[in-house]
Amino acid sequence: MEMTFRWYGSDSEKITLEQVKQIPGAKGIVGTLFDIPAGEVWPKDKIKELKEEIEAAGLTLKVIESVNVHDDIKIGLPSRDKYIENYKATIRNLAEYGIEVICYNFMPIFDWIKTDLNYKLPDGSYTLAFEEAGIDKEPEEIVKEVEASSGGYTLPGWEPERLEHVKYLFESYKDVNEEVLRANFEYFLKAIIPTCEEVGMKMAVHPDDPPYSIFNLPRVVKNREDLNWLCSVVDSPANGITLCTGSIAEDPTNDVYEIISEFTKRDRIHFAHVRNICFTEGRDFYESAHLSTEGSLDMYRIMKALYDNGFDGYIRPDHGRMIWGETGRPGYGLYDRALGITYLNGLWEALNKSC
Ligand code: DNO
Repeated sequence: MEMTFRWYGSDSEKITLEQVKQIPGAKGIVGTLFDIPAGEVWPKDKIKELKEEIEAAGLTLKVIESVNVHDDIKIGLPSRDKYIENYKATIRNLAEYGIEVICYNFMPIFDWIKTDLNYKLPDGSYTLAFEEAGIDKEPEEIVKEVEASSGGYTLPGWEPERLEHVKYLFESYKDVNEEVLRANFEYFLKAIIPTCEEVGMKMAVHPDDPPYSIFNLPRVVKNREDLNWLCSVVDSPANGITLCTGSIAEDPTNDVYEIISEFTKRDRIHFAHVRNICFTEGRDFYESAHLSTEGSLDMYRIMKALYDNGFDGYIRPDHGRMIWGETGRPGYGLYDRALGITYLNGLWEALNKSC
Protein backbone atom coordinates (compact mmCIF):
# COMPACT_ATOMS: atom_id res chain seq x y z
CA MET A 1 0.00 0.00 0.00
CA GLU A 2 1.32 3.42 -0.83
CA MET A 3 -0.36 6.53 0.53
CA THR A 4 -0.95 9.41 -1.87
CA PHE A 5 -2.60 12.83 -2.01
CA ARG A 6 -4.53 14.26 -4.94
CA TRP A 7 -3.04 17.56 -6.10
CA TYR A 8 -4.21 19.63 -9.06
CA GLY A 9 -0.95 21.37 -10.01
CA SER A 10 0.64 24.65 -8.94
CA ASP A 11 -1.45 26.68 -11.43
CA SER A 12 -4.73 25.37 -10.03
CA GLU A 13 -3.96 24.89 -6.34
CA LYS A 14 -3.19 26.93 -3.30
CA ILE A 15 -2.00 23.80 -1.48
CA THR A 16 1.76 23.55 -1.95
CA LEU A 17 3.83 20.42 -2.45
CA GLU A 18 5.80 21.39 0.64
CA GLN A 19 2.60 21.22 2.69
CA VAL A 20 1.78 17.79 1.25
CA LYS A 21 5.29 16.58 2.03
CA GLN A 22 4.73 17.56 5.67
CA ILE A 23 1.78 15.18 6.05
CA PRO A 24 3.25 12.16 7.84
CA GLY A 25 3.16 9.11 5.60
CA ALA A 26 2.18 10.90 2.37
CA LYS A 27 4.54 9.44 -0.20
CA GLY A 28 3.11 10.30 -3.57
CA ILE A 29 1.06 12.76 -5.55
CA VAL A 30 -1.93 11.77 -7.60
CA GLY A 31 -1.42 14.26 -10.38
CA THR A 32 -3.05 15.64 -13.48
CA LEU A 33 -2.60 18.02 -16.36
CA PHE A 34 -5.79 19.84 -15.58
CA ASP A 35 -5.80 22.05 -18.65
CA ILE A 36 -5.62 19.38 -21.37
CA PRO A 37 -9.11 18.85 -22.81
CA ALA A 38 -10.46 15.29 -23.04
CA GLY A 39 -9.43 13.71 -26.33
CA GLU A 40 -6.07 15.47 -26.72
CA VAL A 41 -2.67 13.81 -26.38
CA TRP A 42 -0.85 14.71 -23.15
CA PRO A 43 2.45 16.23 -24.29
CA LYS A 44 5.66 14.68 -23.02
CA ASP A 45 7.24 18.00 -22.03
CA LYS A 46 4.33 18.85 -19.73
CA ILE A 47 4.38 15.39 -18.12
CA LYS A 48 8.12 15.72 -17.59
CA GLU A 49 7.74 19.16 -16.02
CA LEU A 50 5.04 17.91 -13.63
CA LYS A 51 7.07 14.88 -12.62
CA GLU A 52 10.22 16.93 -12.01
CA GLU A 53 8.35 19.49 -9.91
CA ILE A 54 6.82 16.74 -7.73
CA GLU A 55 10.05 14.80 -7.36
CA ALA A 56 11.96 17.95 -6.45
CA ALA A 57 9.57 18.24 -3.49
CA GLY A 58 10.50 14.72 -2.34
CA LEU A 59 7.28 13.07 -3.53
CA THR A 60 6.56 10.54 -6.28
CA LEU A 61 4.22 10.66 -9.27
CA LYS A 62 2.92 7.20 -10.12
CA VAL A 63 -0.82 7.80 -10.48
CA ILE A 64 -2.74 10.13 -12.80
CA GLU A 65 -6.34 11.11 -12.05
CA SER A 66 -7.90 11.48 -14.52
CA VAL A 67 -7.24 10.99 -18.19
CA ASN A 68 -10.80 11.76 -19.21
CA VAL A 69 -12.48 9.80 -21.97
CA HIS A 70 -13.91 11.93 -24.78
CA ASP A 71 -17.73 11.89 -25.04
CA ASP A 72 -17.52 10.67 -28.67
CA ILE A 73 -15.98 7.41 -27.37
CA LYS A 74 -18.79 6.94 -24.86
CA ILE A 75 -21.44 7.82 -27.44
CA GLY A 76 -19.77 5.61 -30.07
CA LEU A 77 -19.41 8.20 -32.85
CA PRO A 78 -17.17 7.51 -35.87
CA SER A 79 -14.72 10.12 -34.53
CA ARG A 80 -14.05 7.83 -31.54
CA ASP A 81 -11.18 6.05 -33.31
CA LYS A 82 -9.21 9.26 -33.54
CA TYR A 83 -9.75 9.95 -29.82
CA ILE A 84 -8.83 6.36 -28.91
CA GLU A 85 -5.57 6.71 -30.83
CA ASN A 86 -4.89 9.90 -28.86
CA TYR A 87 -5.67 8.07 -25.62
CA LYS A 88 -3.17 5.36 -26.54
CA ALA A 89 -0.54 7.98 -27.27
CA THR A 90 -1.20 9.52 -23.84
CA ILE A 91 -0.80 6.08 -22.20
CA ARG A 92 2.56 5.68 -23.93
CA ASN A 93 3.73 9.16 -22.96
CA LEU A 94 2.74 8.69 -19.33
CA ALA A 95 4.41 5.27 -19.14
CA GLU A 96 7.62 6.79 -20.46
CA TYR A 97 7.73 9.00 -17.36
CA GLY A 98 7.12 6.19 -14.89
CA ILE A 99 3.36 6.52 -14.41
CA GLU A 100 1.91 3.16 -13.36
CA VAL A 101 -1.82 3.79 -12.93
CA ILE A 102 -4.40 5.86 -14.82
CA CYS A 103 -7.67 6.59 -13.05
CA TYR A 104 -10.59 7.38 -15.38
CA ASN A 105 -14.34 6.97 -15.55
CA PHE A 106 -16.94 6.03 -18.11
CA MET A 107 -19.85 8.19 -16.98
CA PRO A 108 -21.84 10.16 -19.52
CA ILE A 109 -21.69 13.97 -19.18
CA PHE A 110 -21.26 14.31 -15.40
CA ASP A 111 -18.24 12.85 -13.65
CA TRP A 112 -19.94 13.00 -10.24
CA ILE A 113 -23.00 14.68 -8.82
CA LYS A 114 -23.56 16.28 -5.47
CA THR A 115 -26.43 18.62 -4.76
CA ASP A 116 -24.66 20.73 -2.14
CA LEU A 117 -20.95 21.55 -2.13
CA ASN A 118 -21.14 23.60 1.06
CA TYR A 119 -23.34 21.56 3.36
CA LYS A 120 -22.86 22.81 6.90
CA LEU A 121 -22.37 20.24 9.64
CA PRO A 122 -23.30 20.91 13.27
CA ASP A 123 -19.60 21.34 14.17
CA GLY A 124 -19.32 24.28 11.74
CA SER A 125 -17.38 22.41 9.04
CA TYR A 126 -18.56 22.23 5.42
CA THR A 127 -18.87 19.18 3.23
CA LEU A 128 -20.42 17.77 0.04
CA ALA A 129 -23.90 16.29 0.17
CA PHE A 130 -26.37 14.57 -2.11
CA GLU A 131 -30.13 14.72 -1.79
CA GLU A 132 -32.30 13.01 -4.38
CA ALA A 133 -34.87 15.82 -4.22
CA GLY A 134 -32.08 18.21 -5.19
CA ILE A 135 -31.64 16.76 -8.68
CA ASP A 136 -35.25 17.14 -9.60
CA LYS A 137 -34.39 20.03 -11.89
CA GLU A 138 -32.97 20.80 -15.30
CA PRO A 139 -29.30 19.79 -15.79
CA GLU A 140 -28.47 23.39 -16.79
CA GLU A 141 -29.63 24.50 -13.38
CA ILE A 142 -27.40 21.94 -11.65
CA VAL A 143 -24.43 23.06 -13.74
CA LYS A 144 -25.07 26.70 -12.77
CA GLU A 145 -25.46 25.83 -9.09
CA VAL A 146 -22.31 23.71 -8.96
CA GLU A 147 -20.29 26.40 -10.74
CA ALA A 148 -21.65 29.09 -8.42
CA SER A 149 -20.72 27.16 -5.29
CA SER A 150 -17.29 25.96 -6.40
CA GLY A 151 -15.43 28.87 -4.80
CA GLY A 152 -14.07 29.89 -8.20
CA TYR A 153 -12.22 26.60 -8.67
CA THR A 154 -12.65 24.31 -11.66
CA LEU A 155 -13.92 21.00 -10.37
CA PRO A 156 -12.69 17.67 -11.71
CA GLY A 157 -14.84 16.48 -14.61
CA TRP A 158 -16.81 19.73 -14.61
CA GLU A 159 -14.96 21.57 -17.35
CA PRO A 160 -16.94 24.79 -17.94
CA GLU A 161 -16.23 24.77 -21.72
CA ARG A 162 -17.75 21.29 -22.08
CA LEU A 163 -20.70 21.78 -19.76
CA GLU A 164 -21.57 25.06 -21.45
CA HIS A 165 -23.11 22.76 -24.07
CA VAL A 166 -24.89 20.50 -21.61
CA LYS A 167 -28.17 20.57 -23.57
CA TYR A 168 -26.38 19.50 -26.73
CA LEU A 169 -24.56 16.76 -24.77
CA PHE A 170 -27.86 15.38 -23.52
CA GLU A 171 -29.13 15.40 -27.11
CA SER A 172 -26.02 13.48 -28.27
CA TYR A 173 -26.56 10.79 -25.63
CA LYS A 174 -30.28 10.34 -26.37
CA ASP A 175 -29.84 6.90 -28.00
CA VAL A 176 -27.20 5.68 -25.56
CA ASN A 177 -28.77 3.25 -23.13
CA GLU A 178 -26.83 0.92 -20.79
CA GLU A 179 -26.40 -1.69 -23.50
CA VAL A 180 -24.93 0.79 -25.98
CA LEU A 181 -22.70 2.41 -23.37
CA ARG A 182 -21.42 -1.02 -22.32
CA ALA A 183 -20.67 -1.95 -25.94
CA ASN A 184 -18.79 1.34 -26.41
CA PHE A 185 -16.88 0.73 -23.21
CA GLU A 186 -15.90 -2.73 -24.44
CA TYR A 187 -14.73 -1.26 -27.77
CA PHE A 188 -12.59 1.27 -25.87
CA LEU A 189 -11.06 -1.34 -23.54
CA LYS A 190 -10.28 -3.78 -26.34
CA ALA A 191 -8.47 -1.00 -28.14
CA ILE A 192 -6.40 0.39 -25.26
CA ILE A 193 -5.59 -2.56 -22.97
CA PRO A 194 -3.03 -4.13 -25.37
CA THR A 195 -1.15 -0.80 -25.35
CA CYS A 196 -1.27 -0.80 -21.52
CA GLU A 197 0.09 -4.35 -21.43
CA GLU A 198 2.88 -3.40 -23.77
CA VAL A 199 4.05 -0.40 -21.71
CA GLY A 200 3.18 -1.65 -18.21
CA MET A 201 0.27 0.70 -17.50
CA LYS A 202 -2.69 -0.21 -15.29
CA MET A 203 -6.08 1.30 -16.05
CA ALA A 204 -8.30 1.85 -13.01
CA VAL A 205 -11.91 2.77 -13.69
CA HIS A 206 -13.69 4.88 -11.09
CA PRO A 207 -17.19 3.70 -10.16
CA ASP A 208 -20.17 5.84 -11.06
CA ASP A 209 -20.96 8.51 -8.52
CA PRO A 210 -23.73 8.00 -7.52
CA PRO A 211 -23.91 4.37 -8.66
CA TYR A 212 -27.38 4.58 -10.15
CA SER A 213 -28.97 6.41 -13.03
CA ILE A 214 -29.69 10.10 -12.69
CA PHE A 215 -31.25 12.38 -15.33
CA ASN A 216 -32.02 9.11 -17.15
CA LEU A 217 -28.37 8.74 -18.10
CA PRO A 218 -27.05 5.18 -18.34
CA ARG A 219 -24.61 3.83 -15.74
CA VAL A 220 -22.36 0.80 -16.24
CA VAL A 221 -19.90 0.80 -13.30
CA LYS A 222 -22.23 0.75 -10.36
CA ASN A 223 -22.08 -2.60 -8.55
CA ARG A 224 -20.43 -6.03 -8.21
CA GLU A 225 -21.95 -7.34 -11.46
CA ASP A 226 -20.67 -4.38 -13.46
CA LEU A 227 -17.18 -4.71 -11.99
CA ASN A 228 -17.20 -8.40 -12.75
CA TRP A 229 -18.28 -7.64 -16.33
CA LEU A 230 -15.44 -5.13 -16.64
CA CYS A 231 -12.81 -7.59 -15.41
CA SER A 232 -14.07 -10.36 -17.67
CA VAL A 233 -14.67 -8.44 -20.89
CA VAL A 234 -10.93 -7.85 -21.20
CA ASP A 235 -9.41 -10.30 -18.78
CA SER A 236 -6.11 -8.62 -18.07
CA PRO A 237 -4.53 -7.28 -14.87
CA ALA A 238 -4.04 -4.03 -16.82
CA ASN A 239 -7.81 -3.63 -16.82
CA GLY A 240 -8.56 -2.69 -13.23
CA ILE A 241 -10.49 -0.60 -10.78
CA THR A 242 -10.25 2.54 -8.67
CA LEU A 243 -12.16 1.32 -5.67
CA CYS A 244 -13.96 4.39 -4.35
CA THR A 245 -15.58 3.38 -1.06
CA GLY A 246 -17.88 6.39 -1.00
CA SER A 247 -19.20 5.95 -4.53
CA ILE A 248 -19.81 2.20 -4.19
CA ALA A 249 -21.48 2.58 -0.79
CA GLU A 250 -23.79 5.38 -1.97
CA ASP A 251 -26.06 2.54 -3.09
CA PRO A 252 -26.86 0.84 0.22
CA THR A 253 -27.56 -2.44 -1.60
CA ASN A 254 -23.87 -2.65 -2.54
CA ASP A 255 -21.79 -4.58 -0.02
CA VAL A 256 -18.67 -2.44 -0.13
CA TYR A 257 -16.64 -4.79 2.13
CA GLU A 258 -17.44 -7.85 -0.02
CA ILE A 259 -16.67 -5.97 -3.22
CA ILE A 260 -13.30 -4.83 -1.85
CA SER A 261 -12.43 -8.36 -0.71
CA GLU A 262 -13.36 -9.98 -4.01
CA PHE A 263 -11.61 -7.57 -6.36
CA THR A 264 -8.52 -7.18 -4.19
CA LYS A 265 -8.21 -10.96 -4.18
CA ARG A 266 -8.58 -10.91 -7.97
CA ASP A 267 -5.75 -8.32 -8.10
CA ARG A 268 -7.84 -5.74 -9.89
CA ILE A 269 -7.84 -2.88 -7.39
CA HIS A 270 -4.90 -0.72 -8.41
CA PHE A 271 -6.00 2.42 -6.64
CA ALA A 272 -8.30 3.06 -3.67
CA HIS A 273 -10.22 6.21 -2.75
CA VAL A 274 -11.20 5.92 0.86
CA ARG A 275 -13.91 8.13 2.31
CA ASN A 276 -16.81 7.81 4.70
CA ILE A 277 -20.38 8.89 4.03
CA CYS A 278 -23.24 9.43 6.42
CA PHE A 279 -26.74 8.53 5.25
CA THR A 280 -29.39 10.99 6.36
CA GLU A 281 -32.60 9.68 4.79
CA GLY A 282 -33.02 6.93 2.18
CA ARG A 283 -30.09 7.28 -0.19
CA ASP A 284 -29.40 10.91 0.79
CA PHE A 285 -26.04 11.40 2.42
CA TYR A 286 -23.26 13.80 3.25
CA GLU A 287 -19.53 13.10 3.18
CA SER A 288 -18.43 12.83 6.79
CA ALA A 289 -15.00 12.91 8.38
CA HIS A 290 -13.12 9.67 7.72
CA LEU A 291 -13.52 8.22 11.23
CA SER A 292 -15.95 5.26 11.45
CA THR A 293 -17.95 6.87 14.24
CA GLU A 294 -18.66 9.95 12.08
CA GLY A 295 -20.34 8.15 9.19
CA SER A 296 -22.19 5.05 8.05
CA LEU A 297 -19.15 3.04 6.91
CA ASP A 298 -16.84 0.94 9.04
CA MET A 299 -13.42 2.17 8.01
CA TYR A 300 -11.65 -0.58 9.95
CA ARG A 301 -13.54 -3.22 7.93
CA ILE A 302 -12.68 -1.38 4.72
CA MET A 303 -8.95 -1.26 5.50
CA LYS A 304 -9.06 -4.84 6.76
CA ALA A 305 -10.70 -6.05 3.53
CA LEU A 306 -7.84 -4.42 1.62
CA TYR A 307 -5.17 -5.67 4.03
CA ASP A 308 -6.37 -9.26 4.39
CA ASN A 309 -6.57 -9.73 0.64
CA GLY A 310 -3.09 -8.45 -0.07
CA PHE A 311 -3.75 -4.92 -1.40
CA ASP A 312 -0.50 -3.45 -2.70
CA GLY A 313 -1.76 -0.58 -4.83
CA TYR A 314 -1.98 3.17 -4.31
CA ILE A 315 -4.46 4.66 -1.91
CA ARG A 316 -5.63 8.15 -1.07
CA PRO A 317 -8.02 9.71 1.39
CA ASP A 318 -10.97 10.88 -0.62
CA HIS A 319 -12.78 14.17 -0.18
CA GLY A 320 -12.29 16.04 3.05
CA ARG A 321 -14.50 18.58 4.76
CA MET A 322 -13.53 22.23 5.00
CA ILE A 323 -12.40 22.64 8.60
CA TRP A 324 -10.55 25.24 10.69
CA GLY A 325 -11.78 28.03 8.43
CA GLU A 326 -10.05 26.66 5.34
CA THR A 327 -11.42 27.68 1.96
CA GLY A 328 -10.58 26.00 -1.32
CA ARG A 329 -11.77 23.54 -3.94
CA PRO A 330 -14.81 21.78 -2.39
CA GLY A 331 -13.81 18.30 -1.19
CA TYR A 332 -10.13 18.96 -1.72
CA GLY A 333 -8.87 21.05 1.18
CA LEU A 334 -5.60 20.27 2.93
CA TYR A 335 -6.50 19.78 6.59
CA ASP A 336 -9.24 17.19 6.63
CA ARG A 337 -7.57 15.08 3.95
CA ALA A 338 -4.36 15.19 6.01
CA LEU A 339 -6.33 13.94 9.03
CA GLY A 340 -7.73 11.22 6.77
CA ILE A 341 -4.22 10.10 5.82
CA THR A 342 -3.15 9.92 9.44
CA TYR A 343 -6.21 7.91 10.40
CA LEU A 344 -5.96 5.46 7.48
CA ASN A 345 -2.25 4.98 8.12
CA GLY A 346 -3.06 4.30 11.78
CA LEU A 347 -5.57 1.62 10.86
CA TRP A 348 -3.06 0.07 8.46
CA GLU A 349 -0.27 0.04 11.05
CA ALA A 350 -2.58 -1.63 13.58
CA LEU A 351 -3.59 -4.28 11.01
CA ASN A 352 0.04 -4.85 10.17
CA LYS A 353 1.14 -5.24 13.77
CA SER A 354 -1.72 -7.42 14.91
CA CYS A 355 -0.87 -10.16 12.41
C1 DNO B 1 -14.35 13.48 -7.65
C2 DNO B 1 -13.53 12.35 -8.14
C3 DNO B 1 -13.82 12.08 -9.58
C4 DNO B 1 -12.83 11.08 -10.14
C5 DNO B 1 -13.17 10.67 -11.56
C6 DNO B 1 -12.19 9.66 -12.09
O1 DNO B 1 -13.98 14.11 -6.72
O2 DNO B 1 -13.68 11.23 -7.38
O3 DNO B 1 -13.72 13.29 -10.29
O4 DNO B 1 -11.57 11.66 -10.17
O5 DNO B 1 -14.44 10.16 -11.65
O6 DNO B 1 -12.15 9.78 -13.47
